[in-house]
Amino acid sequence: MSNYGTSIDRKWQDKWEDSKLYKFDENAKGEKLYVLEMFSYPSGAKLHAGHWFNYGPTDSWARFKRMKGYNVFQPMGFDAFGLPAENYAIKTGIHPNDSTMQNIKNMEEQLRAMGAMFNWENEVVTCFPDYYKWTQWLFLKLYEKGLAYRKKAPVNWCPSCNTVLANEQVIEGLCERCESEVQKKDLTQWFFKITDYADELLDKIDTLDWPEKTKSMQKHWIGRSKGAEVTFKIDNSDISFDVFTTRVDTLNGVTYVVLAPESPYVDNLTTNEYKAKVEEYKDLAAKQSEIERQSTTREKTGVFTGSYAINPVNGKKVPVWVGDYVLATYGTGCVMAVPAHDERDFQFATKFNLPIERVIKSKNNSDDTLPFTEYGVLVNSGEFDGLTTEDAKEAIVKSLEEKGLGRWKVNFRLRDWLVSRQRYWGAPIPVVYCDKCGIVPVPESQLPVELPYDIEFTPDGKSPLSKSEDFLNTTCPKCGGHAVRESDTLDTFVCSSWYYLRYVDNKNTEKAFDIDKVNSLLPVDKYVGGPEHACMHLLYARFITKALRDMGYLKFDEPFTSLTHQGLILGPDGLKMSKSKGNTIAPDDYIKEFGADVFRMYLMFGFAYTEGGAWSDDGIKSMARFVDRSERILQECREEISNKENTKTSMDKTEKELNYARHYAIKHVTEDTEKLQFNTAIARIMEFTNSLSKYLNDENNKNISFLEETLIDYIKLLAPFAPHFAEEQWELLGKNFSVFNESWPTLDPKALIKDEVEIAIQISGKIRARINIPTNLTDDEIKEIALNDKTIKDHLEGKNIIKVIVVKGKLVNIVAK
Ligand code: ANZ
Ligand code: ZN
Repeated sequence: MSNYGTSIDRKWQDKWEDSKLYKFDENAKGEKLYVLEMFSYPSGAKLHAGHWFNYGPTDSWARFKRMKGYNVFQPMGFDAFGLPAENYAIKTGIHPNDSTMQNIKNMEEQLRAMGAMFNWENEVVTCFPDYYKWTQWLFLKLYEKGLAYRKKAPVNWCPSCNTVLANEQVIEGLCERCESEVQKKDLTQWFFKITDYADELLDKIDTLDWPEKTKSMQKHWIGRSKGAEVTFKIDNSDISFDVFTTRVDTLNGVTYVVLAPESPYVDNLTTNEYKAKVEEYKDLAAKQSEIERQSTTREKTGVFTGSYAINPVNGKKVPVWVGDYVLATYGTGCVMAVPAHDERDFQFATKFNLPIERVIKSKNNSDDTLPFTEYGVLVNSGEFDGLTTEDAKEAIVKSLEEKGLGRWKVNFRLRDWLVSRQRYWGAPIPVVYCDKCGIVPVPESQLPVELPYDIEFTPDGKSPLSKSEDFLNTTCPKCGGHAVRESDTLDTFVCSSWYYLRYVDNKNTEKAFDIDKVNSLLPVDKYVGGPEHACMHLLYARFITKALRDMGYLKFDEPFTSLTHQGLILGPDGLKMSKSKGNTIAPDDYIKEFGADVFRMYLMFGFAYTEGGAWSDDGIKSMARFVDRSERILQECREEISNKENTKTSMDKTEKELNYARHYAIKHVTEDTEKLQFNTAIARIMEFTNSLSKYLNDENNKNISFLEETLIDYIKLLAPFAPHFAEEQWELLGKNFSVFNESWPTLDPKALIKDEVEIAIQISGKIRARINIPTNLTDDEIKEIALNDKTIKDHLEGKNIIKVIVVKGKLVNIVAK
């Protein structure tokens, strides 16, 4: 068995496995609860503290929910295709398949050592043919519905990974994986039409119980922008083009128009005189990243094309320029420039001495510096003068519509999802190209299109699969003639866009999943993982869910109802853990020394779950001391229970105190754990431990049946956080396997009502004593007790009592002279 952890850990892990304790039974009693942690990449690095922080506390939450009566489903698997595995393979020379299999084996063993109640029988591994067969099926379904298409487009190219990247994988112009500068390349690629769902992806986001920041990142990424399209005709030509603007009210202030260097209009509109300059400029622009091009501080560049366009509202002729601050991929790739009211247009116009014409005044006539970018009232706009920005937009669009030269238009920042990868380690795209029939999808009956093992996978910019004649050459499923297979593989985010569906029915050989099973177990009730996937995995999964819903497979709209991001565990130096800095924490070593429970409990107690923080060896040691102490106290409790001299059955002061501590813990551990506030939950258990110890050390006789009941609750409260330890203690107490079949302790609110309060006794406003009194006394009785207190009597000697004031539950003030 496992080499990890202590013998107690292994004893219970084996027992859980042998007894199939956590096996999910859809017919078991209790409301279903699908708890999901983001599955990991089986790359060379083993599970690190960050994985533990994702999986350990979430498992504690799942265990807590199980004890609360839920029928919990918590599967685990591996996101096994993709660049990390392939890059690791390239580095070590070991075949991606072999290294991935080995890594999965190691990581599975580590995950078992964690002692989480994963439903291993539902495991999915995305690089297994029985999984990617259905990833390919998903591609075919999308293709059937027109949601997968092929087109030539300028794409993000990482020169170091030698593959294209999705927009989401380009972070500030750099490759998300290797941080090389991303270039633009024109390639024919497969796309998924996520933009068809842009509106719904945006509108439904507010229905989700997700972190606000993640929701707003996704909203911004989708970037809905309401504006208008305006048609500009070219002077002395049949050519016309549209611009997209959010400020159609400024149309009279247009003094030039700008085309993106990549715009197809550039070549047609450039006159011979300007050809050379424009060509030179286009080459220059191709080398700039989008981030640079959009920067407001960078000096603007551009060239004139020699052509003029006609403003559709006032017939004025304005010059057509090319400028790289206009992006080909947004709107129409053409912009109407209003330098008086737009920052970038203002810089451009100033640099190239183009006219600046003000057409908006502030409502109170106060601000006269340009550019004036706010809303206001129109001036120098002919028939539209005096209208507010809001009204002018309406009026101008209406007038443009009448002329057929404009219309309302909603634009999105979101682009279609580019899914082709020129890499080996991914699911082959199930398509063939036939000379006669063109693009032919591989029929479902011929899936999977298997990824061949013997392939030269070192990247050189060509798809590795394109170098295998065996793989490439095939027959056309339609006409039986010769056909060539698509040699690109699917973005690994396609694999992870639907894995939460496959878990539910992972052994199905007929279908991707059984519709009824999926619809009864989904959506995922709690999803926990890192925030770095906000605009990738989390967006793609939402899209795929909606697409499958519209095909009739799913009856829900959103895959993940509730989402939590765990924080980041940093190195002891407070920096992000990295091998090069030598500040990584290897869980395995600690687990061998302290056991899985101490490791997990330290993570949960040492950090706010959504925040994380710097690792501390002292912290884990002090958690180890706590668990040792708890073990000693439990042992003493058991000895006390077997002590024949204990015959007490009453609930005296000491019992009441412990009972208070017990129910106080039940109340707060329950409330805090529910909210994934594990650190405070564990703090309450520690307080409970102190009270237990205090009770034990009390000289009084012990109430044994009460003590035993209290112990039962104590072990149950600890169980989600220290599962192995709790099972062991449960057994030692003589209870039946398993504590995880027990129900969560119930709160007795009466135990939290204190029947004594502490009050202060003052003499002429000065506190002289504090005493405990029963809560149910009358004012006169309280007065009596106060005046008879020994200290008070001493203070009052030789004085006359003038008045005694009782403030219920707080104090007695004696006025004396
Ligand atoms: C004229 C105008 C006047 C504009 C004004 C703004 C202020 P969002 O909100 O992001 O949708 N624009 C349009 N297409 C562009 C492209 N491909 N590359 C760069 N800029 C582009 O921004 C829409 C505004 O960004 C549009 O409205 C356009 O400039 C510019 F006082 O049109 B505006
Ligand atoms: Zn054919």
